[in-house]
Amino acid sequence: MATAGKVIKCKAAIAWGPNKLSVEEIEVAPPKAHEVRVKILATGICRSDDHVLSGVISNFQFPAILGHEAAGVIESVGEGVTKLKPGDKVIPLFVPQCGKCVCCKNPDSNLCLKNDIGRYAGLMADGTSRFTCKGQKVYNFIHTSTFTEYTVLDEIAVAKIDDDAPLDKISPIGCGFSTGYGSAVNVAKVKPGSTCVVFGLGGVGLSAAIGCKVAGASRIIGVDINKDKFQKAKDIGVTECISPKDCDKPIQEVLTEMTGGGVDYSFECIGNVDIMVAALQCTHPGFGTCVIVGLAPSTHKFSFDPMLLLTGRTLKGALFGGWKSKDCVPKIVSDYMAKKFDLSELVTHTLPLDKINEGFELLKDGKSIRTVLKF
Ligand code: CND
Ligand code: ZN
Ligand code: ZN
Repeated sequence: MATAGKVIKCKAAIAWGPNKLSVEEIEVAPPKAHEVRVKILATGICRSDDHVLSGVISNFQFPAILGHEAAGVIESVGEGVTKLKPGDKVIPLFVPQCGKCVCCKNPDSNLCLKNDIGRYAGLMADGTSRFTCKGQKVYNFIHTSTFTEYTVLDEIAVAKIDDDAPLDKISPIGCGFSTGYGSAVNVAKVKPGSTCVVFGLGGVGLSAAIGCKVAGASRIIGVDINKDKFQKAKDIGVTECISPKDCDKPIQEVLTEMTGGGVDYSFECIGNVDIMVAALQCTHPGFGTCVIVGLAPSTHKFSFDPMLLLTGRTLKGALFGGWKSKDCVPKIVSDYMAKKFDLSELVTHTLPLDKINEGFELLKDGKSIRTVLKF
């Protein structure tokens, strides 16, 4: 392409610091060895972007380009890149897959040790950045940075997907969908006929419910304090919805009673440490499994009676639904194209990049599931 090897000037949303987000012109340097430059076509706003933007995640470097749920096309590739080429359709991977580390080699783990989650160094593998704005270095976000027309990605953080994939529709596979769905089918391994409860009916929680349904759960209970979320949840297969605000006793007690002793699987898709404990407490003794999916503010901790585990419950958690990202994302895209599940219910709003702040407001006001920014 005509732009290969050159600096590209384009628009991006820069997070200058907590709650300071503005659209600016930036410069995106060409990809170095084992990197690719990608033109982003669609990117969704996830609650994790908001956690970082609102400053509840500590040790984060600003200014930065957030965004981690997207789909795009490769514009150019750096030296040594052999399996990706300009024109390839791709999904950026916020949990990379280097294929070489001890976790990548372990068939039961997807936590590639090259991930930047929690550490937030915000730089490419060689320790430098490809973004500048107004002469200032701009950090990246967990190997992705998608709130920009162009981004540069390490080769280990890119999945090449089907040439026929509809890029405008599949951005939720980059985070929310795969995270929730995989939490049910990979992490919990929901069994047919089981009873599940999903706490938080946002993009991640609804996707966990889709996973429970695809796995054959017979009862899927949705819990949310925002009742506006209930209709859509029912449309995608949630069988009952409850708001803790309508209950005169703690939600874990209500759920234990409703299910005759506790649920088989619970999913915390909010990021609230009190709900995480409730999610563990409402699982059935002897065999119940609780999966933590939500990202809590850095300073929040939880504690619980260890007897909950001694009595045969399992507490688990995972990033990106436990999927080995580079291997599995192309398969998830193929499953979508084979109509194994639908993504359209997850995308409630579409906006141009210039209106990104409006997109964050819709999320904070509980009015959107996913707002997708289209370029
Ligand atoms: P979103 O904010 O859309 O959904 C959360 C839902 O929880 C909303 O519908 C709220 O109304 C509801 N809620 C809030 N507080 C309560 C409460 N006390 N009781 C009941 N319901 C409540 O968020 P999202 O779906 O985009 O993300 C959900 C979480 O998943 C969030 O913490 C995000 O940071 C995290 C996440 C994790 C991962 C991963 O890899 N594990 C990836 N992306 C996002
Ligand atoms: Zn690895
Ligand atoms: Zn996310």
